Amino acid sequence: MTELKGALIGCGFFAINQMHAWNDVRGAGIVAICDRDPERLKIVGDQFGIDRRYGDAEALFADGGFDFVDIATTVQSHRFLVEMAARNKVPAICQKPFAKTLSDAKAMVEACRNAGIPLMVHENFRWQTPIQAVRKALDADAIGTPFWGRFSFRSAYDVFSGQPYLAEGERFIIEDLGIHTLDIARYILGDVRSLTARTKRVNPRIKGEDVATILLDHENGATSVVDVSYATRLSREPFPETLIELDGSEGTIRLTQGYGLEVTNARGTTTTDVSPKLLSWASRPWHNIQESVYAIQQHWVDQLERGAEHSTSGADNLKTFALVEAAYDSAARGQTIDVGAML
Ligand code: NAD
Ligand code: 89Y
Repeated sequence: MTELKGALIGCGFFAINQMHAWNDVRGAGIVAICDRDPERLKIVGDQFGIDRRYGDAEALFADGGFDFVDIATTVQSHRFLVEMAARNKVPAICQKPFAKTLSDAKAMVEACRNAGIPLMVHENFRWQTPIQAVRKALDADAIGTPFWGRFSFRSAYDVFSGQPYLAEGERFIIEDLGIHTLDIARYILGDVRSLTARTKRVNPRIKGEDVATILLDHENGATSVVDVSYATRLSREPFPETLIELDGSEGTIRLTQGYGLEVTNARGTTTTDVSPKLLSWASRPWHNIQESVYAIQQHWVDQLERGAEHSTSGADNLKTFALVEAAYDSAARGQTIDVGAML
């Protein structure tokens, strides 16, 4: 099989995981990198032995010689860079949050559709081993039809030391982390009809909200709660685990802290360890996220080879992104938002 050649734009904090994962992915490798910060370009270029280095994305595309681009910058540049990829007809992966606004996100999907290029959002949390295990249990009909769910991420982990920009934005937890939790809720219980949200800022040293409670009405009639907090100090820090509770017509599923999967039905209760693998380059507690980075990047290559749509394609991600916008809107207005009308 010919190895696909990739170019990575944005050599910051999280790109290190993406570069490690590209080393492990079958069928692809990174041949060029780009960052407007020369120091980051040197650190990543030297660490991963990449000689083709660019300070400007236009120059990278002008030189070409790659089959896809992996955009790992923060959100401000996503629309600009995705549209540049579309103009150059280069398939693109874009980090979350996909865009600043839903209308930008729609324009980005449209640009790639018109250019005829695949576009995948790096929405990796649904690829975590424990989340996949919950999906498989549902697919195996372990609890019948789910009618209620809770998707919970509560932590006091210091995310600001690695990602200082998270303390500075008007928006924080829904746009940064809740976006993953909302995507998991969609992945497990299906698309959402309407949403009601409440937010709070507890930490006085940051600008945006660090607590959100969101009630979702799914199209299939199920109800779920997505609750996220970076202001919750617990005896055992769960970062970065998403805990799940699902009640179904024939039983229940509980994804518990420490990666336990408990399934209860008429046959009794089974408990399974669904811990993520600790990849050679990974470190605890991030290994859960790091393994999912590898999994989504392998999925990118596999689907390109098959010519099939990606699980978190740009079009799919519009439905997750709409939930983010709806949550902020609902919290600001104190009203329930019709999500279908936004799409
Ligand atoms: P960062 O600020 O550390 O790195 C971003 C890099 O992009 C910087 O080095 C910056 O110089 C560079 N850059 C920005 N605009 C550019 C442009 N136009 N051209 C070239 N280079 C440019 O940010 P980060 O913490 O690495 O986060 C990057 C993205 O990854 C964010 O959107 C964040 O939300 C996301 N992220 C995702 C996960 C996940 O699990 N999916 C986890 C953490 C962060
Ligand atoms: O940026 C966030 C993400 O996507 O996963 C965890 C994180 O790094 C901090 O909330």
